[in-house]
Amino acid sequence: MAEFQNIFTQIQVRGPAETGVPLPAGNWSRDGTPGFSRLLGIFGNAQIGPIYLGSLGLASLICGFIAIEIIGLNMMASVGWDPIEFVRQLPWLALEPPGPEHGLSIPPLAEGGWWLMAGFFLTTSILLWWARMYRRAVQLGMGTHVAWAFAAAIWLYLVLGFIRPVLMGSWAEAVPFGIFPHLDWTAAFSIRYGNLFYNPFHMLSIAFLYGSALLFAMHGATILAVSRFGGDREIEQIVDRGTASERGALFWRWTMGFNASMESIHRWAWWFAVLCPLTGGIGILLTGTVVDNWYLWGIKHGIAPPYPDLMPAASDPALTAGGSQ
Ligand code: 07D
Ligand code: 07D
Repeated sequence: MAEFQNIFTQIQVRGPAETGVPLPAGNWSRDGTPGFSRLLGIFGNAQIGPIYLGSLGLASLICGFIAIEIIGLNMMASVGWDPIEFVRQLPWLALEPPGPEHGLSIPPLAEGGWWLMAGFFLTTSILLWWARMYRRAVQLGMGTHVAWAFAAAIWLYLVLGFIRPVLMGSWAEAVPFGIFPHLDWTAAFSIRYGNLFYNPFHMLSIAFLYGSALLFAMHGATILAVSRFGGDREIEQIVDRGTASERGALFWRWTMGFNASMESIHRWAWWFAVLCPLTGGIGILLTGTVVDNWYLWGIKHGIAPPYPDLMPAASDPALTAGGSQ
């Protein structure tokens, strides 16, 4: 008899290809004949495809392709169109936003215009992908939780590259495209605004980042630990009371004094993950607009110590007696 098996067994259950529930009128058809991969079956579901592309998916991919193309060709131009150098230097290459002299105007292509255009297409692509996720969920009769979680990440992305630069009146405030260049921007941003560690929303974002990792580890470990009792069939376990779910819950009540339920653990995970970029976006939005220096802000609010006065106060030599007046 076929019994449910987990990753620790050698058996892989494989049924006939699953095409999924029928979709309402007006939807595209699903593309591709489903195939199977034993290797993928070890990591997840062995079935590959069919894929639903749809008009939003197609439009998103086209915009994403244009954005990557603009970024890639600009990077290619920056190494004199040499493909070897392009590959060698890729992590260091950048497409930078316009300089501060351009404010929020549309600059010439070579002075940030390409950056603006790539940003426009990347943003359109991301927003279209969001709409696709929302629509696919609705068409499947699901909740829209995934789309709203993605929206939290898009919020941080929009704050970094659009909302805050607009409030600051300059595209130069935005993040460059590039692997290491965007890290340099991140470090420079922190220094320019007096050390982001003293930004309480950066603190919150970090707490939710670390919290997400911890919760994910606890949840993943608990489910694996009870998978020998069928605990990995989480959904059934939510509705049927059974030993796996109850053992997992008991374990945490015994070791921690409190336990989540099979349903609430996923709400914990959702909120922790969502609050990471949500609080982060608030922190970035406040930086330079409301607070100019987080270290001085920290001193003012008693969370950062002032540096000790090691040197006597300096006075302007031009104003001392004998100085040229
Ligand atoms: C694992 C899901 C898959 C996603 C992946 C990323 C691209 C970019 C572009 C070649 C967890 C795909 C990458 C599409 C290719 C070109 C031009 C998600 C998973 C595998 N960062 N960041 C990375 C982005 C910002 C920071 C890596 C994007 C902010 C630090 C990757 C954005 C700040 C470090 C990357 C973005 C910031 C990274 C791995 C957008 C503050 C690292 C990402 C659109 C939040 C790490 C070399 C990863 C690294 C890293 C992508 C924004 C800081 C290239 C797309 C401006 C400190 N970032 N990042 O696994 O190794 O994410 O950098 O907002 O140390 Mg970043
Ligand atoms: C970037 C959301 C946008 C991504 C989207 C996805 C594609 C397609 C393609 C899959 C990540 C786009 C998708 C393009 C993908 C394929 C094929 C989410 C993103 C829409 N920090 N810091 C954070 C820590 C310092 C700085 C957050 C730690 C220093 C700045 C996080 C430390 C300085 C910013 C965090 C530390 C500094 C941040 C990011 C330690 C640098 C931000 C949360 C231990 C010297 C960002 C409020 C997130 C933020 C941010 C962690 C140190 C600078 C919690 C652990 C002091 C400028 N930092 N940081 O979810 O929100 O990002 O700050 O030192 O902007 Mg920090």
